[in-house]
Amino acid sequence: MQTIHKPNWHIPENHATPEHIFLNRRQFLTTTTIAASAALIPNIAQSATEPPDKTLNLYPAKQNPAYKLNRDITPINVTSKYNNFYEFGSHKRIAAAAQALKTRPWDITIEGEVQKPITISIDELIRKMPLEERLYRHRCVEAWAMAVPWTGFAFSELLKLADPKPSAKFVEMQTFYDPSIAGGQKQIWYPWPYKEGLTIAEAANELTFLATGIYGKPLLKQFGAPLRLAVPWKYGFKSIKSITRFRFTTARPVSFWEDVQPKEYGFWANVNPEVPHPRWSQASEELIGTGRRVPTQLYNGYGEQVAHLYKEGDSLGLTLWR
Ligand SMILES: Nc1nc2c(c(=O)[nH]1)N[C@H]1C(S)=C(S)[C@@H](COP(=O)(O)O)O[C@H]1N2
Ligand SMILES: [Mo]
Repeated sequence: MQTIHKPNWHIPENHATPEHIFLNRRQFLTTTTIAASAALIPNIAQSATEPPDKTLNLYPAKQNPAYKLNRDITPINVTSKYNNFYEFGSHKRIAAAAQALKTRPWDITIEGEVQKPITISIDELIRKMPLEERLYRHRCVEAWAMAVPWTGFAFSELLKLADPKPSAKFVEMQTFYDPSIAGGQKQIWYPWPYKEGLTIAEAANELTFLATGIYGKPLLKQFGAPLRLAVPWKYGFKSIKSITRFRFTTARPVSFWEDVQPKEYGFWANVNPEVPHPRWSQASEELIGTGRRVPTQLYNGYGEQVAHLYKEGDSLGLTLWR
């Protein structure tokens, strides 16, 4: 392990376990424990104590035909029970615990190097935005993948609202912080709240998407309600969940996992089958729910849209740790 400044017992079991053992264990979990915990997941995203979601009538949104897939959509009964959301536990079965998250009221703050700093309620923000559905792949650095129909809006629409100054070079995003409902945030050796960052050019790319819904409905809490990023050419940890804050900066932000393990979780984190993670080959991936493995594609198959963002000599921007 590369951790120097943190005790190594904090490393989640799937990170500390050789991949084949981890995958076998996960197969066991998908067939048994997950079936048993399914009953705990409510059908509706909101608990009775929360104010109503004033965006419900916007779903389902029209599908954008430019973002289709040659891969089957992963069913909701698989994806909604197999999540990474460390705020609610360092394992995959966080769905029940995540229902404690209250997603209304919810404010979004846009600040830093912008012409128009603003704090806006999530309902107001979503109602301003042109919602659409897109089918995207998602590839976790743990070498599993899924394909899902997100509903949301292009990040470029948020850029229009924020109006970054020329001095803005990056955007840092931050998740909520409330250890009283998110037990994982009591693990003080992690640098909470979860943070991620993109360059402005990455944020402006047509693929960069802010998801408010999935499968034609508002996001379930385990998927990162009420607002999460989807950058499908990057490893999954870049796609930050339950965002509360966008801060435009001149300096490159240090993201959560980069802070924990800079040698393993770099800023760029573009999907590349040729560059192994120190503990996991990235050559192939398991399509969750199917038991099948398929070869991994450069930029997760999105090179046409994003390859121009990265230059040679910068290792094509592909290494995990640059
Ligand atoms: N706030 C927050 N965002 C997060 C994470 C997290 O632990 N906390 N995990 C990331 C990782 S590693 C992955 S693979 C995806 C998982 O998204 P899913 O559970 O919707 O499949 O969320 C990403 N966003
Ligand atoms: Mo991930």
